[in-house]
Amino acid sequence: MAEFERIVILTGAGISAESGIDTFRSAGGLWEQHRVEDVATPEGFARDPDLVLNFYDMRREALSKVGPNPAHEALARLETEFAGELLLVTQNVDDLHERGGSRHVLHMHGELKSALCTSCEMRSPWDAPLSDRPPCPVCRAPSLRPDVVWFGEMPYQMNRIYASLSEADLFVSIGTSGAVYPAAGFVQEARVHGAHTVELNLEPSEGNHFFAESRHGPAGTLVPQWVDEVLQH
Ligand code: BV8
Repeated sequence: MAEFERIVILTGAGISAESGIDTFRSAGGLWEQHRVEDVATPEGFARDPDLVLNFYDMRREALSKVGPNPAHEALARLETEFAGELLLVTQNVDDLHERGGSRHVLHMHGELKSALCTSCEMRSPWDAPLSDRPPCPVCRAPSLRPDVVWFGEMPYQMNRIYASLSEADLFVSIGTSGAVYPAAGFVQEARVHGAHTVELNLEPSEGNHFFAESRHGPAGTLVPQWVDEVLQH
C-alpha cells in the first residue's frame, strides 16, 4: 500500500450490518409494506406524517439496542493514528461511528439523533420520539421532523465533500451499494482528480467497476486489516 496523505472515506449501511442494523437491501423484510423511497421522501411525509415519524422513531429507538463493531472502531483508530488528513463521510443516520470513537463524522444524509424544525429550520440534538409532536427547542412550534435527508432533498455539506474529493490521494468506499446519488458518484470524482480508489464491501457494488481496487467480505474483518496496512507506512 503506497504512502497516502489525504484520505476520504465513504461509509454506508453495510458497515453497521454486523452491529445488527438492517441495511436497506435486506431491510425490505423489515419494511415490506413500504419501500424506503416511499417513506424517505418529503411527499411521503406530507402524505402520512405519522407513518414517517413512527418509521424514524422505531429506528432511533433501536439504536439503544446495538453497538459499534470492529469496523467502526478501526476507523476511529485510523483517525487517531493517521498522520495525514482524513475525512469520514457517512450516508448512515446511526451514531455508531461516534460510539466507535470517531470524533469527526460528516453525516451527509443527516442523523436519527437530530431533529429539524420545519418552522424555524433549526436543527437540534434529539433522542426522543417525534410522533407525539414535541415543541421545537428553539421556536417551540410543534413542527419537528427527522433531520434526515430524503430522496429529492440536498445532502449536507456537499461543497466540503467535493473539495476534499478533489484533493484526496485515496478514496475508500465501505459497505455501500452505490445505488444512491450523489454519494455513488464520489468514486468518479476522486478518480478524475487522481486518487487511488478502493471498495471494501460484502459483494461487488453497482459501482464496483469504477474502483481501482476492491476487496470483498464483511467490514468487521476487512476494515481492521485495511487500517493496519495504511498505518504501517
Ligand atoms: C439529491 C437517509 C439533488 C434516509 C437516504 C430520479 C428521481 C428522483 C431522484 C433521483 C432520480 N434519479 C436519481 C435521483 C437522485 C436520488 C437517487 O439517487 N435515487 C436513487 C434511488 C436512483 N438521490 C437523491 O434524491 C439525493 N438527493 O439527489 O438531491 C438535488 C439537487 C439540487 C437540489 C436539490 C436536490 C438524496 C438521497 C438521500 C436519500 N436518503 N438515507 C434514511 O436513512 O432513512 S438514502 C440511503 O440509501 C442511504 O443513506 C444510502 O445513501 C442509500 C443506499 O444505502 P446503502 O448505505 O448503500 O445501503 P444498501 O442497503 O443499499 O447497501 C448496503 C451494502 O452493504 C450492500 O452493497 C451490501 O453488499 C453491503 N453489506 C452488507 N453487509 C455487509 C456489507 N458490506 C460489508 N460488510 C457487511 N457485513
